[in-house]
Amino acid sequence: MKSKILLIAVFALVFCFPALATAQMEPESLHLSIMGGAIFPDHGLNLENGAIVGIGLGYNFNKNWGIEGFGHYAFNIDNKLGPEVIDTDNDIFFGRFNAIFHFATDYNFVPYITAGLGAMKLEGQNNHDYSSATANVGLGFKYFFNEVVALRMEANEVVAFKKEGDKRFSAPIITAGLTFQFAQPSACPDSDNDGVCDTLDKCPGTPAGYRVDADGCPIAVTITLDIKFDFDKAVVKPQYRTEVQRVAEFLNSHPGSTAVIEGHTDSRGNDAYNQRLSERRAAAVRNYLVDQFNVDPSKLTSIGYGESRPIATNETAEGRAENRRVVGVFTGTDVDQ
Ligand SMILES: [Ca+2]
Ligand SMILES: [Ca+2]
Repeated sequence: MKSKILLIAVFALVFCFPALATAQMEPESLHLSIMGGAIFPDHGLNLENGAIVGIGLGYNFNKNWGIEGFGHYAFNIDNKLGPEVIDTDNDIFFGRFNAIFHFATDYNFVPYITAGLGAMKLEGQNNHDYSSATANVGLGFKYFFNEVVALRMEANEVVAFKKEGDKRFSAPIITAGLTFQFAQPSACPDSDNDGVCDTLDKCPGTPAGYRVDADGCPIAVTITLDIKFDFDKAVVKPQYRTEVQRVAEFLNSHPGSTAVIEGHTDSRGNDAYNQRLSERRAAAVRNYLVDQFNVDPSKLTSIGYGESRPIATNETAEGRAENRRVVGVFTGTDVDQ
């Protein structure tokens, strides 16, 4: 019981360490730990407290989750019945395989919890041998001095499955030591994490998620819109809904996207009337995007060119139908969807 109070006191203290955002857990990293401490067997097998050393090798899949194998050797443990020592210098070997979950992984001070299964073997000098499968749970912390070396402290409770008579082995273990973290070195510094080294990156500070070219600059993407209108009408016909929706989805999903929407007419009617008609057509498309698809209106400018910019002859019905149009070029930044 005394050892459990000690354990709680130690961890209450160390969990109050200040946390600094510098060295930290790395994903896809190996962790080699060398630990030493004490074992406090509960008196199921009449074992006294002793010293314990251990070495562990872990692999972190990401910043939080890892697995770890640990081997421990406890030694100089007396076996006592009352005041009488019936066996001195017992050794206990432990092997355990644990899952480990780290918290606050972007800071120096990284608390964790761990749990797993293993096996133990007690070797006494006078045939007080005992072996069993074990389970263990623990908590601890790593305090990183730099990217490689961390102070590590851990408290475990190990419980054996096998009973000897009506007794079974269990013990808190408290250890401290050093952990060495071996992370995959990044090929070069890349401050904005876009995959292009700082020395080659012509656009530093690229926001996360933007696709970039070989120079580390955001890739601009463009789509176009082309809608035809009936004579003297400024109404977007239902057949264009899918087309406008495609543009709206582009505008809503590409940061920094903008567009100028241009309205045009054929040559019938006078210039002033056609100017207003072209403006109404451009505004109709703009309003359709805003009202039907919640496009941010500040992204859209509409402008009318009247009959001044035909793309086909106004001498034929087909040519005039081509000229009664709204067109737009929509440009945005390519991002990971
Ligand atoms: Ca970069
Ligand atoms: Ca960049």
